[in-house]
Amino acid sequence: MELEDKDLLRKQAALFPLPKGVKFSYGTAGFRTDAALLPSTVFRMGVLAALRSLCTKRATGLMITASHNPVHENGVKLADPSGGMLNVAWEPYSDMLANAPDVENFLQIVEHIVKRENIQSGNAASGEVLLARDTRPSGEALVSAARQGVEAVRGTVAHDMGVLTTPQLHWMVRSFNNGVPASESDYFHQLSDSFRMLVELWHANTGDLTHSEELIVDAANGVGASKLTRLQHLTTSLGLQVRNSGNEGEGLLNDGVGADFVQKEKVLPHGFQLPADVGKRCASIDGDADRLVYFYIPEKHEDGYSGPVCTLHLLDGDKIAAIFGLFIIGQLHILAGSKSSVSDATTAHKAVVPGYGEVKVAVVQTAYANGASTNYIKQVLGLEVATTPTGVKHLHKKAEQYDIGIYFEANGHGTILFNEIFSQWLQDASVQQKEAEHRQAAKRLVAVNEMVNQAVGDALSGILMVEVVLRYQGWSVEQWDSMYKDLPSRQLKVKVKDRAVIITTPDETRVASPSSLQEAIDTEVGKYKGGRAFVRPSGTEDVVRVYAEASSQQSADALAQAVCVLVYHLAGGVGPEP
Ligand code: 16G
Ligand code: MG
Repeated sequence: MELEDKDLLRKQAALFPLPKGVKFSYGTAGFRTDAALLPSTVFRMGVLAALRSLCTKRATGLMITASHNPVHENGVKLADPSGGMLNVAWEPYSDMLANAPDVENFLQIVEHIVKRENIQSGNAASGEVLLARDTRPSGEALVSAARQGVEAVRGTVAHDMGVLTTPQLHWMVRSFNNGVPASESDYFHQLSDSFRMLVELWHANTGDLTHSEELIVDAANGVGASKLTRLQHLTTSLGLQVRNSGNEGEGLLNDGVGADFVQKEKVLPHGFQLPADVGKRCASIDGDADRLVYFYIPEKHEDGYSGPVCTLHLLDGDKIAAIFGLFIIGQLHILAGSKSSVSDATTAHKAVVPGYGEVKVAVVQTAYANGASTNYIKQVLGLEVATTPTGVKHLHKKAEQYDIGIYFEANGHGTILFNEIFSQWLQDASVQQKEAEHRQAAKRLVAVNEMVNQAVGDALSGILMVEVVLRYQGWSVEQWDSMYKDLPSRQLKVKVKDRAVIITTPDETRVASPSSLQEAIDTEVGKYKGGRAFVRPSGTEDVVRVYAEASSQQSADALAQAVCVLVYHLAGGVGPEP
């Protein structure tokens, strides 16, 4: 690095001293903590995003959000030039930079990165970083810190894209680098145009419009609310009512609302009531709109269990993956020349499409996927199921290995990826196929590819896709729910002194160390019919997560509780015994 470059960085970095006594960790998907502690980290991530842009000679992205965490927290995530998460090989740089104790140390790390990645900086260089934030009050000041970080690296500029959802920013980075229109209004038009196209093509397929009452969305009092409203204006046939918009009097961001709350607690979010909302099709998104789950309040509870559970029926990421899989395989079935239609697509097991060959399709899940979903996807849809560790970066990478990769975490992060060769083939097939029915199926898949965010899971495009498939199927939310019945499950968390003492196997289903903990979990699981349980250190919170499944809700609750006690005793629990 030239002297001038260093002087500029030194001067700017001095404005953002490291707070005392804090250790920052990039975690699964970026830094998250109390907003007041973050300016130095965000400045430094601005520097890193700029270096990554200079290194790849393409734009990168920096998002200020703490997703589903409380409003006083904030965070920063980086988007790679592909629009995906930051390349994992660069994650260690984030931790090193964020924790550099003083300016000189910080400069040394920057120099190390510049040298190791062979980065050309200075006047001749040109890097670009797109910045955005969610609705948190601390966001504006943090975007300013990020901008100063980006522009402290000579030769890079920051573009402030304003208040966006996380997936919108990822989409913009991807589009920008692909040289296609990349503004927010381009995003909305791309989504709404392809939604409209899919609705038109549905008429072409089946005739009658039998759908349907409106969808009610709990927007977590976050950024998704205004974005959904905008989408609604462009797609009038999408009947939508937004609740928990974050307006005056509507409550706090992520406080008793949103996808994380609904999925983990399985209770109604604020703003939804009995009996007014019984039977309605509802969805929850999270604070930065990259998670989506659906739910409804059933007329009555069939299982008679009166614990804190079952006040709602949850259709989580697994069930979203299942309905997406059903649609995709249905269209491929048509393309493969079978006479069957979408509704009996479940007989399709392998899609061999004339002119292309076998289309490789898979659903990618994590250990959190409900066992019933995995069985359904494999046995009824006949699709391959691949498994990865928790975290979008892992699922996304795996899904890219297929012609069509549908990936979802149970918590609602997910999307459908189309590989380039196959999407080009689909484009051609949508005009060149001889049979009108085949052209239409290809057109539908082209429209799905356009509509469903290819950069990262996106609650907005996810909603559009679910709504499309429900219309195609002519299904109510209950009918969708009845694709399969979830095995009862329970998720809990335990506080321990140091969660890093728990090391899991790569698939996260077993504890490699301390081995006594796994042995004790095995013994406990053995006591429950259909029991399954695993623990893993959270990548976003200072806790150990516990997951249990069993044949009844009481058993799942009891198993989860028993495993919590084991973690507490064998992995250094703190505070009162769970
Ligand atoms: C983050 C991840 C999500 C993962 C979750 C696990 C992204 C964009 N988000 O929210 O994929 O499921 O962390 O959290 O990668 P945990 O480690 O606290 O359970
Ligand atoms: Mg989120």
